Amino acid sequence: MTPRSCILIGAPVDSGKRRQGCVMGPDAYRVAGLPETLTELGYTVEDWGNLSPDDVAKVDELPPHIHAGEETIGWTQTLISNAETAMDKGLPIFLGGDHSLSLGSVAGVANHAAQNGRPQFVLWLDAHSDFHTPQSTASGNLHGTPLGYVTGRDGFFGFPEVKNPVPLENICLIGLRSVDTAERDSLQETPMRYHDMRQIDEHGIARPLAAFLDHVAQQNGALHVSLDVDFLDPSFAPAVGTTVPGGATMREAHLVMEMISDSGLMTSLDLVELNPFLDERGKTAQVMVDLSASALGRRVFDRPTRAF
Ligand code: 5AB
Ligand code: MN
Ligand code: MN
Ligand code: MN
Repeated sequence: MTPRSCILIGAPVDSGKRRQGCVMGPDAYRVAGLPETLTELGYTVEDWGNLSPDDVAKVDELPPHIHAGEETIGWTQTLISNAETAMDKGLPIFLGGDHSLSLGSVAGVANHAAQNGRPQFVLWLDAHSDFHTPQSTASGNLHGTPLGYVTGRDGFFGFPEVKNPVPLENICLIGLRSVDTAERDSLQETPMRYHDMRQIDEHGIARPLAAFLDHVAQQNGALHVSLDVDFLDPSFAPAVGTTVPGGATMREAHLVMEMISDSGLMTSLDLVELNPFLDERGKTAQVMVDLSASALGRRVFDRPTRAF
């Protein structure tokens, strides 16, 4: 069951790639009214402010092209422990920050699920598959590696040990339209559920999502949702460094969130990759707040409207 209390955890992580600006993300969500929106929906809201990364000494084993590895290790450490603590108090919403914050958020919530004897599931809403390791990434940008880390892939030298790797079959990716060759080859060998935009164009977004949510419900799973701004089409969500045309429409994105809310399964949420420096009058921050509201129960009508 989705808890009735939300914990806002600011994670102004900007170390996962070279282009800066995600550091302003958590405050943009606050300015766009996320706390008030959740309160209006009937949640108790606690804001833990913005975290900072632990200090980490140089790690010589990481490949030299990795950008700001130690800083991301520091973030991963602090986020794992904050995620574990927050899960006891309600539904954590991780306000990013770039997607490297999910190395910590997902590893932390998975530890909590394991302590409670529940399987952890992850819904990854993203143009990219983020399944690299520090060795396979060509860019050296760790925001492309969180799914590699939390599933227990090798090569994350200096990072905390992943105590409870998320089983590959518990992960569903929706929105893919930019996948590197190395990632694609490893992805195709895994039992992960992945749905690219071509598939969504042909069959709609509801069907694969409904199948995944049913599966999570049957297993009494905890569900972490990771929403990357670039899941959305850049025409209405331009504030992201890695825009890829042909993303989810406004309505597809809201439908995903509404179905998540109906399922009552979501136990934690990441809002990542918002770069307010690239926004147009705050419209992307606002879209992300509205999508969060849909995921947490905002509706036009109480009951689904009847077909006519
Ligand atoms: B994001 C790319 N695959 O590894 C790489 O925005 C892009 O968190 C990663 O999904 C995009 O650098 C990471 C080319
Ligand atoms: Mn607990
Ligand atoms: Mn991503
Ligand atoms: Mn992405």
